[in-house]
Amino acid sequence: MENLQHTTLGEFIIENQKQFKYSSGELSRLINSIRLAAKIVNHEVNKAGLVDILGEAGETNIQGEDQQKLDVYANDVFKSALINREIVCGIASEEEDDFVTIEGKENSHSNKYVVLIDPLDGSSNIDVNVSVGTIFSIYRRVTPEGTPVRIEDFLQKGNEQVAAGYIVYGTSTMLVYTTGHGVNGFTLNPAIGTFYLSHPNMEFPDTGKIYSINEGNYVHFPQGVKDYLKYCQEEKDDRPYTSRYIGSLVSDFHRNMIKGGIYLYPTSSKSPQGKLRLLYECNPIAFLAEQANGKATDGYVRIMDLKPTELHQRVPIFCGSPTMVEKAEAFMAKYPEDKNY
Ligand code: P6P
Repeated sequence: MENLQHTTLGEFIIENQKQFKYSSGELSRLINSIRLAAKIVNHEVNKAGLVDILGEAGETNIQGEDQQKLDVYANDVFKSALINREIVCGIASEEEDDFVTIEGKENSHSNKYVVLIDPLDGSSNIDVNVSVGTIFSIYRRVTPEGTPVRIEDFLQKGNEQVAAGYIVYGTSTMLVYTTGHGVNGFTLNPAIGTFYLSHPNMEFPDTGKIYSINEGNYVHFPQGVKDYLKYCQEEKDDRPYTSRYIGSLVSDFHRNMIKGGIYLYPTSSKSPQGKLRLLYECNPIAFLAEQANGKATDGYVRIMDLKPTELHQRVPIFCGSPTMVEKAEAFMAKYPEDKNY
């Protein structure tokens, strides 16, 4: 018997589509195409553990089918779902060198939205059965409708996003998204393929005791980050904090949003621009963070104020509970010369 007490994702979209400042039906079709793709990818991710039966990527599986790398597979699934719903005029993806112009569908150049996606973030964790995620960012095109999409449609500041979210394929599969009116989380009941509103109005606690960073890079960090880490670790006031970092941005971000915490991927001598991608990782995460009482900066400047210059550009990111991000920024401010990425 389906749980009739809880709102489904489909019902939630209909109940809230008047908040979407553009055509109500368009948001529904966008989120519904992502919902469908999430279920398909979830099924494949969950059986990835059978890889020695199913065949490594690049080999053929027991059905004699070519086994795709899961991130390539996820990319294909999300692209197909978005293209088939005839709602986007272009797609950018971590798995695609350049943006994809939707051709072949009638009037695809008249579609109003572009989607930027990291189809399977943290995919190296699949082989060790650790959670992974999909991250998406949605904009209205800025070039004339009816013409082929252009790079300007993708290089928009994070402030211009109309929706953003992630799917976390964890102990349960959740879809978490915002259209600028708060953040809501939906948990998949895999038995019936329905997402239920399980986490309404998600918000970061103002502060927390969890910091998420790859401390193995300590010697390569800017001095401000080193000072902040020592602050987190000293015996004083509410510290030392707890270090929690699983190598999957979506999972670390999701846990910190629920419990309170900060995620940092700073610049380093090894990654002078940082590692995470502005357009399809940092901007959507920043939109979610700010909609959930949190903050997201590059250590100095708000992520969503950064003007993108390249499709796959990397930026540093400090995101999470607002007082924790502000404390980290205070340490960074002592070294303005480090803002040189
Ligand atoms: P490192 C995964 O590759 C990812 O993009 C994020 O999900 C994760 O937080 C980070 O990179 C891990 O990077 O350099 O610490 O292994």
